[in-house]
Amino acid sequence: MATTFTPRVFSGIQPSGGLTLGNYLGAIKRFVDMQGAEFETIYCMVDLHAITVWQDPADLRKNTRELCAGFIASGIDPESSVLFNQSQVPEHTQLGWIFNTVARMGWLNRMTQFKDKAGKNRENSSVGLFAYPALMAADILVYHATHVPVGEDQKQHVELTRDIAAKFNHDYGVDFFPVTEPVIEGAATRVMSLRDGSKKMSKSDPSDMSRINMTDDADAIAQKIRKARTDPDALPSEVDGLKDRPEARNLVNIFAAMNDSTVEAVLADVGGKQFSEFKPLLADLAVAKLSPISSEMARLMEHQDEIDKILARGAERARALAAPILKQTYEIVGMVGA
Ligand code: AQP
Repeated sequence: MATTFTPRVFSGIQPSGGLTLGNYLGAIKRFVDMQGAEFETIYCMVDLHAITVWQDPADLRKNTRELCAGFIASGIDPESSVLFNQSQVPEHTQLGWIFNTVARMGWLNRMTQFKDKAGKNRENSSVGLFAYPALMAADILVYHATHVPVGEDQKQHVELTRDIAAKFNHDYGVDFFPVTEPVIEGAATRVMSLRDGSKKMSKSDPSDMSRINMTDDADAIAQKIRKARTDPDALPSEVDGLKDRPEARNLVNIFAAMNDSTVEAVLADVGGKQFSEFKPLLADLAVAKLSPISSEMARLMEHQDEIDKILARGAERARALAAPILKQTYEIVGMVGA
């Protein structure tokens, strides 16, 4: 009989810069929605992933604490969710090594994130950047997580996690790891750059004008939306009218996701308006939704010792879940003393 797994959500964000609106709408806001009765929820700052590309140590420390503040200010309750920093739970890297032996080179070679991030500099990229998806599989499976809310860009990595679980189960003749479901839902699973509708909004984009940072003040948010690239046409009233208009689609998606609405409903309201009318509405909405979060983040950042305590307590709770699963994995693999 197939094993039944506890419904458990895991997801993580890299402290590789300040949080963006993409991270908020594509990930954190949805993490908050999944918190509650149906699932146990486990959320992580994945600092070990962040260092697969160079991070200044002082920035990494600051960004990790700021990310923790961002989670809490957005509504993650560190009591009802397990909230922690990856490097404080060594079971992730221990299982990650086992998965390095399960994942195949050919699988990792197909990962588009590696191709994008390594670019032409493949020979000079870190081994960690290449092996990133095997560690991500360990992040998820060390908790036997059944569901992983992510943005569209992470879908391929979650599929690889499923392949690793299936191969491990098959090779060792067990039904030990669940085949995890990616949860990619809502209007903003891929928020695009404000400067280029074909590029994902990203923390590490060199242009600050390409993204809204969660720490931006009202003026900065309004200015970035005002200057966001658009086309000269008015907004359509139907979704079909957004075809081949990536910048228009992006701003409408952002509006819908921020307003907990749908693209259809937004277009029913704003169809026919010029961007000169729509952008101020979007800016007002963004400021209304993001300002309380950014001021709470700033307040929390004044109490870093509290943040560190929350992370230490979260790591303790995470280890209590992860350690028995790692021990059983070692037993299955044949490690003496497991
Ligand atoms: N633009 C986006 N739209 C929707 N979702 C997004 N996510 C990231 N950008 C967008 C989702 O946020 C979660 C955490 O992502 P991450 O920080 O681990 O890595 P990333 O996807 O590589 O994000 P960035 O901002 O682009 O970071 P850098 O610049 O360091 O590479 C994931 O669920 C992701 O899907």
